[in-house]
Amino acid sequence: MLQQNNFKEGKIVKINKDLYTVLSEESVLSCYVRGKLKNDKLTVGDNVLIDLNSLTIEKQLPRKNTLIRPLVSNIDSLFIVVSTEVPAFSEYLLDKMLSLAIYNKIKPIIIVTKLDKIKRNERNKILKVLKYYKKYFNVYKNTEIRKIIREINGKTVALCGQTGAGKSTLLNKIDKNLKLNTDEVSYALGRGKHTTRLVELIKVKGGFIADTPGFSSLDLNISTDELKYTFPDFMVQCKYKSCNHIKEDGCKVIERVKSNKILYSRYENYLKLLKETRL
Ligand SMILES: Nc1nc2c(ncn2[C@@H]2O[C@H](COP(=O)(O)OP(=O)(O)O)[C@@H](O)[C@H]2O)c(=O)[nH]1
Ligand SMILES: [Mg+2]
Ligand SMILES: [Zn+2]
Repeated sequence: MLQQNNFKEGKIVKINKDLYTVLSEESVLSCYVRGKLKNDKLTVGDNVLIDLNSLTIEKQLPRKNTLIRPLVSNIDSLFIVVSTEVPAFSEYLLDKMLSLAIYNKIKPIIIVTKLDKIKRNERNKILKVLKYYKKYFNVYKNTEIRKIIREINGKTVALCGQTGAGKSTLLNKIDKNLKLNTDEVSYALGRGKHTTRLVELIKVKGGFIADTPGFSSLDLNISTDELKYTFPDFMVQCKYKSCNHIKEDGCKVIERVKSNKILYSRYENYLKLLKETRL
């Protein structure tokens, strides 16, 4: 008997060996992969077509991006969790994560933690720096939970930030059912640097959140000539169109750094990151 195909779109939320957990509308399906697809690398976050009769994944839909360690695709937003004290505020890590997000077509969202733990003058200094970032990015304090929740709806979100920055604490505030352990040393560390740890997407507040301890760092796989495009505050026309803003002659970016229109640390970090790029 000829069987009618009954295809439906879904999202892979978990992979355990050969078994793929796919969320399609409100149903959770356990699927296997159609043989010929096996060689294609499916990851958590992939949108797929499933055959509801055989519960097999038939087709991988086009991807927007893929992050590695942990391996996850189609991330819309990256919550960059930055602590202001222990671990200390690091503009360098912040700028690096911002570049990586933008390069991978991910909307970066800066979330600042532990402002309650620092003295007033230190806090004012950091808030002044953040005011600059606010001109180009969405910036929230970790106490602004309702605004943060609004960023999750309809999106797939990953978190990054140093161990101890307050990622698990934040997730617990976003959804009280999560009950993640805080102060837990990221177990990705204990497993050695190159082991991929399993990642799962959890449905939270109308979106998906990658349940990882967080990307503590991501490889900077940006080419030297592309790095500048990941700095939205550097979008001014220099004398030479291809200017990488290293030499003075006619460089509008350097001009803006000198007149304090561009935050000096942003430019410094840009030069540092240039050294980490590939040619
Ligand atoms: N005072 C204060 N402590 C915080 C804040 N956010 C997190 N913490 C504490 O910082 C420690 C590390 O937080 P955790 O969420 O485990 O960090 P993670 O490693 O990024 O997941 C925990 O003891 C938290 O209670 C904050 O905004 N203020
Ligand atoms: Mg944690
Ligand atoms: Zn320039």
